[in-house]
Amino acid sequence: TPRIFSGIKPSGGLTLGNYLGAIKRWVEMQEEGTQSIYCVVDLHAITVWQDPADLRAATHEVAAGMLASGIDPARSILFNQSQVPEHTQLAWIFNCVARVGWMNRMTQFKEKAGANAEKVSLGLYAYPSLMAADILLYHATHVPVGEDQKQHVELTRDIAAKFNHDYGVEFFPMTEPVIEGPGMRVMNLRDGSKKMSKSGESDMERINMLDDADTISKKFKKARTDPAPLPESPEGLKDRPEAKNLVDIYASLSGGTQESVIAEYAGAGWGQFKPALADLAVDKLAPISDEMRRLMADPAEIDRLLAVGRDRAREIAAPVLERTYEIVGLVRS
Ligand code: AQP
Repeated sequence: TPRIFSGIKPSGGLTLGNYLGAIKRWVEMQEEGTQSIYCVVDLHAITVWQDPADLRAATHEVAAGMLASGIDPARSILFNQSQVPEHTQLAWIFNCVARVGWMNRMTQFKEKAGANAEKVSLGLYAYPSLMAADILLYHATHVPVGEDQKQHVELTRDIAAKFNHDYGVEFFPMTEPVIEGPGMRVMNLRDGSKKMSKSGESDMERINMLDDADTISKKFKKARTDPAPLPESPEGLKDRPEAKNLVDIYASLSGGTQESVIAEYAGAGWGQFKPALADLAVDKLAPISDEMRRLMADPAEIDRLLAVGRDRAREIAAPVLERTYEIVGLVRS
């Protein structure tokens, strides 16, 4: 049976990108009955500096966002990574399996480190090894990821294959990346060539799940666009990244397609489309953000739910780690 693992870094507040690109789809998969493990990957977040109070708050916010969107802690496993020590324990084994040359090829590291590769944390460099542990600890068969994470899932397969080969076992499965459709990538509102990010420098670039109605309207109103009106057909969105992004967001929020949005708004100006998009976004997000606020008012309740998830996660993870240690020859007494 397929088993899914996926995570979100609590490196800031949740964005519309996290919701449309990840959480919304996860809820659908849960409804389809897929066995799913969702993790607030706090140990990945600290690969770059996080203020401790902000990290704690973001962990609660991300968990609240998943719960408010419909992740059901009774059907899916929802927990934060640092509460299941097997993740870092398996990551160490994988640090000893993975090769330095493999890590050097990771484009996300190169992008994140930039010209500063000597100054970033060792954790940022080893990140894909921890990610492989996150996935393989549960023998996950499928990982829903954005295009940018595909290389890390391929590395996970390389680690699994090398481990199995070196120790002469068939223990870790070959995990398949499930790449989301193109409409699922939400772009930065001020620059359509960059993705919408939690940690982008300006708040105007993104819609936060906790933004109020006025803020959402203001951000869409100020969103960058070219001066031309909406095209008469989806082909007219080609080479218009900002226009395409707003149409895609509308389509995703309304459960429609580029075609259906264009059919309704062909030839409309931004003065007409942007307020309609803002209204739709407020309509769809308000119930989620209201529920997030309600949950976040009681962090002890979120912690209680995370503890339930932690215990269920460890039931799967502990025996897999134990077996791994045995295969490697680490003495257990
Ligand atoms: N803009 C986006 N469009 C579609 N999907 C997105 N995701 C993130 N941004 C977008 C998806 O959300 C899940 C969790 O991502 P993450 O928080 O673990 O890492 P990230 O992709 O690095 O997210 P951010 O917001 O850009 O964080 P920072 O700024 O800290 O690096 C993933 O499934 C991701 O694809």
